[in-house]
Amino acid sequence: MGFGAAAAGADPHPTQSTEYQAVAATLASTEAERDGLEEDLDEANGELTTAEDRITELEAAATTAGDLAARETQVAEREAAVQTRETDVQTREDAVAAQEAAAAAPASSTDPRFGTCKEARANGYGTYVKGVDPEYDWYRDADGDGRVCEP
Ligand SMILES: [Ca+2]
Repeated sequence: MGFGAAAAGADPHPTQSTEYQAVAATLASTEAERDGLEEDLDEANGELTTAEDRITELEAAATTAGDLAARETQVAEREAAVQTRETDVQTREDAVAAQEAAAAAPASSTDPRFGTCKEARANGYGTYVKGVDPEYDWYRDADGDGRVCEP
């Protein structure tokens, strides 16, 4: 086909040629196929996006689950710590109660016990009277006057 063909007047317009028609039909078919493929691609991309969103959701859920497990561990550790402190507090309360009981008990009514009256006297204790002071029984009443550790 040459530009000179139109000048001849007898030749059909180039777009009317069988070859052109065939190429045009192939092009149209190819374009239609391309359009179809693009639609498939769009659909696939849409599915991919959906799948990616789902993965993101699952990852977030997994992270949440992991966080939850970590928090449960922390809670368990704190409960153990609290239990330990409660035990410590109980121990201290018991100690305080024992001290209070000791303090509330009647004060020892006897003086420290010494080996001899001489030691008791040296430490500021005595005189002890028989039947009155329990300390009397700890020492020997050499003169039998009912008093020990007397001056
Ligand atoms: Ca005596």
